[in-house]
Amino acid sequence: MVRIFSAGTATLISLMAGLSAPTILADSRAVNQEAITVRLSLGSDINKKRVFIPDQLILETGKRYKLVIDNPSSEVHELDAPDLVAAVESFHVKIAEYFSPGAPIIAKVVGTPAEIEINPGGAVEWEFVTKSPGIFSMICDVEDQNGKTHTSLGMKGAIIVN
Ligand SMILES: [Cu+2]
Repeated sequence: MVRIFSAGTATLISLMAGLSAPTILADSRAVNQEAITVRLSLGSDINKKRVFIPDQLILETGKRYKLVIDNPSSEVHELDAPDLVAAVESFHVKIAEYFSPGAPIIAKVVGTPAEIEINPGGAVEWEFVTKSPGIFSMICDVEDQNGKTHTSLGMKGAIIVN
């Protein structure tokens, strides 16, 4: 595992140390498409909810997406979706200084993220092409002060690729 820290947002991205499975190249037409922007928020400060907003994302196979992920809450959250990671071709993860259209990008990590952990106020953009349909779970395994994972407290959802 390679861990990369960025000074600005203290956003942390864990990367797989090289791809273990052979990469199936996505359709070159999809690779060259303009990315479709999709939003995902990790957590909410409304009642301190441990949730993904939305808790279901619906994508299509063979399209290029820019998944803009932010953390509007006051605690750390992560997007852990290993089956989705394995089922897409990832290009890069860009780390923004804060969540806002046009916010400065302070780092770009090329390749495949294993999980994406975002500190309060941080944001990232993850670009990938979907290669095959499926229903992929997303969870947050950050633990609360009692050692319970956010997943067990309800922070889970699905990314559906049709
Ligand atoms: Cu969480």
